[in-house]
Amino acid sequence: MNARVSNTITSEKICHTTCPYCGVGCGVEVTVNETTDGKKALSKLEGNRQHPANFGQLCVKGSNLLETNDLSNRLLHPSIDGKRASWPDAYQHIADKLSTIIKEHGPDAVAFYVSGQLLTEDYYVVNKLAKGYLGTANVDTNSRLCMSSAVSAYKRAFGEDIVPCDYQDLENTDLLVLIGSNAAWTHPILFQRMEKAKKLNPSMKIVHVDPRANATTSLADLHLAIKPGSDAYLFNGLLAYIADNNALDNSFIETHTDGFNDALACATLSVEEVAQLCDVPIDNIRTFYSLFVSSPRAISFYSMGINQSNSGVDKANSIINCHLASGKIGKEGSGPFSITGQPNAMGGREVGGLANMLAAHMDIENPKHREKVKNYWQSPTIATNGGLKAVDLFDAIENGKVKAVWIMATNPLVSMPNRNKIERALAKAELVVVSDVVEKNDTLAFADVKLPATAWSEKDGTVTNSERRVSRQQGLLIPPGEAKHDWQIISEFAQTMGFNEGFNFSHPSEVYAEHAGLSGHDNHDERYFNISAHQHISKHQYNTLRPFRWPLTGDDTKDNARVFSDGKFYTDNGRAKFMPILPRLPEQATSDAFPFVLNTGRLRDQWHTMTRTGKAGKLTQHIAESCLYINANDADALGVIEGEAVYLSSQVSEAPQICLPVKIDNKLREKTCFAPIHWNQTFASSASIARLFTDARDPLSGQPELKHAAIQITKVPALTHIQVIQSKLDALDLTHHFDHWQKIVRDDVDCIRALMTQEKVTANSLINKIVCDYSALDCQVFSRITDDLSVVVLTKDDIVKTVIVLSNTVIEIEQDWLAQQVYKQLDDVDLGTLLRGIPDESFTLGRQVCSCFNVREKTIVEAISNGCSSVSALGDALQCGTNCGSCKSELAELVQTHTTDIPIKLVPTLTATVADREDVV
Ligand SMILES: Nc1nc2c(c(=O)[nH]1)N[C@H]1C(S)=C(S)[C@@H](COP(=O)(O)OP(=O)(O)OC[C@H]3O[C@@H](n4cnc5c(=O)[nH]c(N)nc54)[C@H](O)[C@@H]3O)O[C@H]1N2
Ligand SMILES: Nc1nc2c(c(=O)[nH]1)N[C@H]1C(S)=C(S)[C@@H](COP(=O)(O)OP(=O)(O)OC[C@H]3O[C@@H](n4cnc5c(=O)[nH]c(N)nc54)[C@H](O)[C@@H]3O)O[C@H]1N2
Ligand code: SF4
Ligand SMILES: [Mo]
Repeated sequence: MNARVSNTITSEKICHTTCPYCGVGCGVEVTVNETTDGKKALSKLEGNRQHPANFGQLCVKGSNLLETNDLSNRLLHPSIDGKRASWPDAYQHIADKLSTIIKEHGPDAVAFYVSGQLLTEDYYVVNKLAKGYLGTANVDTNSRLCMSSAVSAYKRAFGEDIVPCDYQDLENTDLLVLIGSNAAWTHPILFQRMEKAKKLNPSMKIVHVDPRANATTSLADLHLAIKPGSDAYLFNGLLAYIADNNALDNSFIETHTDGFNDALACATLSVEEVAQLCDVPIDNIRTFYSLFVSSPRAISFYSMGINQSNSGVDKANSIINCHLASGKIGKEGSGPFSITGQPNAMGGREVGGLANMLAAHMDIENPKHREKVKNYWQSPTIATNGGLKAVDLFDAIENGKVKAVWIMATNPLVSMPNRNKIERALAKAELVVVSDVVEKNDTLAFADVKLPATAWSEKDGTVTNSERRVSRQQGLLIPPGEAKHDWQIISEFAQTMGFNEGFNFSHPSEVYAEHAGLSGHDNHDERYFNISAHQHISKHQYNTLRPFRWPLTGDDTKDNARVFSDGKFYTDNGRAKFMPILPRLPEQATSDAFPFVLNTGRLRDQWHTMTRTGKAGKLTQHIAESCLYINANDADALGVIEGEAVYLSSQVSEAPQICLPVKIDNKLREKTCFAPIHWNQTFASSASIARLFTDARDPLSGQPELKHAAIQITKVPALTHIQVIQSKLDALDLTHHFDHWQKIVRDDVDCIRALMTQEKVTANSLINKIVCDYSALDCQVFSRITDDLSVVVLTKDDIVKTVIVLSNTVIEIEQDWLAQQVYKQLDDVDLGTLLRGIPDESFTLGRQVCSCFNVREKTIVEAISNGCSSVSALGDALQCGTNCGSCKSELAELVQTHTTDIPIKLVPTLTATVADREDVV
């Protein structure tokens, strides 16, 4: 049904919806075709030029949405204990189990673990059911792992969780400080807006604070490659510097804030001390500080490098302190801007989706707020205390206090720290319900009840992006199989539990209207979150809703005023609060046993646990497999070369659980390494890296320390490297033969890279075992076995079906070339060359940099050496970077690395003073 159209089209309609990936929240325009047989399909997708988040641009993930929207691996029917069940039976089964558990152990023995990828309407209904009807606050979300520290910091400083900046501020500022963010890959359309702003205003400065230089660093004038975890020293030092250099906004501090003196008393570090503690050249610190005080406007744009820490809340407050002290807040182009990751992390915050919140920005610990919400809901009860935060929640499942958990739109086996514990917990739970769109992922393997949810293009509702802008996600296609909307699943389940009144919704617009009404209910300007102008929204108005930013009360003067421009905050006395910050270092500290810091994060073309992006071969062309990135000195000391594999172990995970090939990245600090978060057991045997992290977390927000594990790295005595390329027709699952494997997602062939680490395995015996699996297919086998390299070719009906390469050393045979041999007639293959594994020269063009036009690294480097000295020149010559633009920062890096006659940018070791820097590009 979701497939592209081939039938005769009877109607074609252009619809507006929102990208379901990151928190930028780009508007998307999709052509929906209806065919003669009454089916709907999507045929064309582009950016919506009218949408204020992206003005028509889309990054590579957004541009490829249709490529990942097919029905492969979709969950289409409910099941109980692996057997297909009807919806009423599934609801009844869950209701019976939950009722018994609640009766015997109380409501806190059940829990929901949900997601910032739900729509606001879904989120609202779950929260209402748990807190108002079942009476448990145990409803937490993967946003705990993502922005809960940012939320706590805003609440401490402003009294309410309010993001005070918008995307235009990023364009109208003098100084942009990017902290712990790789926006070039994670918020690409915003990054492109930053790039454009800098081009239009060359005096705008960009500072990047990140222990690791990454794609984002290419835009920076100054990179502070700080020691991991040392940000609070840097910002405490900045606060002291502001005070010492006459840069305090005294009137703002006196009139609108509390706690300045206490905060300053903790910020006693000299620039020298900061340089030492952050391990950065002192001149670089000075340059940053002097830029901050001399820039009339400054934005601090921070992300997971700040939040995912055992002191993430303090770090965020140390940043906010600097904005309060210098008065750089409540003004255009100024403010502490926490950027959100997921498409609707912000919507979740509005409905109170975290265990320590209520709804509509009210507090669960506040009896007046509880009363307001209970009254509005007319609910039988209201949870009275904050519920369990994600890490504690899974602890409680493991120790039997929580007996049933309903997981929705998240894959905690992969994303939570300490996977071994999560596995133990879910194996022990009496009931695990999982609502998901896919049939198979690591978490579904533990589900007793599986419920099929609708996916993007079918789902219907609203999302809020990082600048508080609410947009519609439209239901364009009819849900496949028996899939239902998440709000619908929860509402129907609630009715099965006997809660008819509160859940008789028949359309998401009704849920939205109720949510809007609650935001204004008994508000009296006490809560800034207020969209009560929509409390009576009609279905038609909802369906045609245009993107808007909250608040939306109907009072123009309030709705269009810049937040905090009047100096009013949402604390008890209306004044912003400085926080005294005593910096703390990471809890997962390195030791002799675990001497390396493991940093983790995202790749440009993958989304989280790859359930969607892992479907499109186009999205793995940028980076095809998981690796451990380390610098050359560390690799030398470990005795490994690029491509060889290492084991990673930590306090909570022993070898050989994690095993990754090494990739050299000399932009990493010594004794630190980086691995992507995306691969999991659905795609690789041994790459689920969150397994290495302990439960270390921030004491206030509960956000886990997911950027700093202490690990040991050891060389794998790999004896055989294997690469298997099969035709997609009758492809066999061969993974059980290998000790460690990764699937390489390709559209043309099925591909596995694997390792055998046991002495006793010989090429011959392994090949025999693999070939045995093919016996039913009646294949012909050609092979060339040598001590170093063995190649086996299987053909069926004289067509190449499979190529297997085994080697004692890292295999460097070009995969694209091997893949091209598959499906060929035997007569068209040079079997001698293939069995020797010698590819044609044209296949050695290196990794793909531009996915839109399939432009590879070596072609680009060649063009640079032939005179293309800028990204736009490369675009003119090769088209690379001219469509979605996601690869532009990498093109810039390649230009920088391979051009000798252009001035080298002062990254990452800028030592000049601000005055000297005027001539720097
Ligand atoms: N392509 C892609 N984009 C995404 C996502 C995705 O999966 N794929 N996910 C979305 C989501 S949910 C999120 S939360 C965002 C995350 O967006 P980002 O936060 O930009 O991404 P990350 O790669 O997790 O980490 C950011 C940086 O933090 C740095 N860091 C590590 N330790 C420290 C430290 O101690 N101090 C500082 N200052 N920096 C440190 C890392 O080196 C890394 O470069 O991305 C969103 N966008
Ligand atoms: N080590 C380490 N770990 C991390 C991070 C890190 O930087 N380092 N980052 C953390 C962060 S910031 C985040 S946000 C998390 C993300 O981690 P997760 O939330 O676990 O990852 P996803 O792959 O997005 O999982 C979403 C699941 O929901 C399903 N799904 C998609 N749409 C829908 C829907 O509409 N309804 C339903 N019911 N299901 C749906 C998908 O198929 C998928 O199985 O990872 C966290 N974990
Ligand atoms: S930046 Fe890319 S992933 Fe994020 S919303 Fe826009 S198109 Fe989607
Ligand atoms: Mo996130």
